[in-house]
Amino acid sequence: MEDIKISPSLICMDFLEIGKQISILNKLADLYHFDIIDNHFAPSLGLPKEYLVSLVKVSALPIDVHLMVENVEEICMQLMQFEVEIFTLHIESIVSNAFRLIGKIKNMGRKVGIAINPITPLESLSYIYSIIDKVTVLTFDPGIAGQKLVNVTLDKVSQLSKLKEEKKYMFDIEVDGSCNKNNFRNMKNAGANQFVVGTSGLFSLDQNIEVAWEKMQQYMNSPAD
Ligand code: S6P
Ligand code: MG
Repeated sequence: MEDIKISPSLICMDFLEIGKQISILNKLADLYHFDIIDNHFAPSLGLPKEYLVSLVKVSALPIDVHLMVENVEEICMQLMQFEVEIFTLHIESIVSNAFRLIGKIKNMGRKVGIAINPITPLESLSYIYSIIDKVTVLTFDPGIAGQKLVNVTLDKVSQLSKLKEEKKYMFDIEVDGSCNKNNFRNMKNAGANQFVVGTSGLFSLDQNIEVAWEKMQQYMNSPAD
């Protein structure tokens, strides 16, 4: 579909159907969204890093690891042994080492995305726009799937989109959280070009993931009301 990218959030998969779902999503998705959570930065535990080993054996899609952790640098370095294409770090957890860590990851040949919580102002990203590959706007507080969208986060997406155009920045604008039939159109109109689809936007639409994908495409392609 046009120039948008769809990134299924693997933590929302049906875990009894992982192999089957991955083999189908490999043909449909643009990349995979892989949540790692430490139960400190956000109140939950994410996917185990060992799962990355299994995933790369059966998929050639780029993997985007969304790190909702406090000790970001340490976890990133542990994950360098895996074929992670892009590390998405929270601005809230890298305030004391942002430039060092972004530089370090890039020097190791990986891309860097920066995620921002609903409460954090966009200004905190001002100095790094030119050196990052993606901004991920969290549309609700991180850690728990299936929450309600915080509306003001769409203003952030619009501001980012304007800024990107004005200054000719290269980063992708991603939305994570509640990307579904109710919110997709507004997210896209605000300027997002990459969509993390989880429980509400993909996996709960049908038990058969191929059918679920078709249903997702239908709401994504349906004209505005
Ligand atoms: C949230 C996490 C996300 C979710 C996904 C949930 O902490 O970063 O990646 O897994 O966005 O989607 P949904 O449809 O349940 O809101
Ligand atoms: Mg995520």
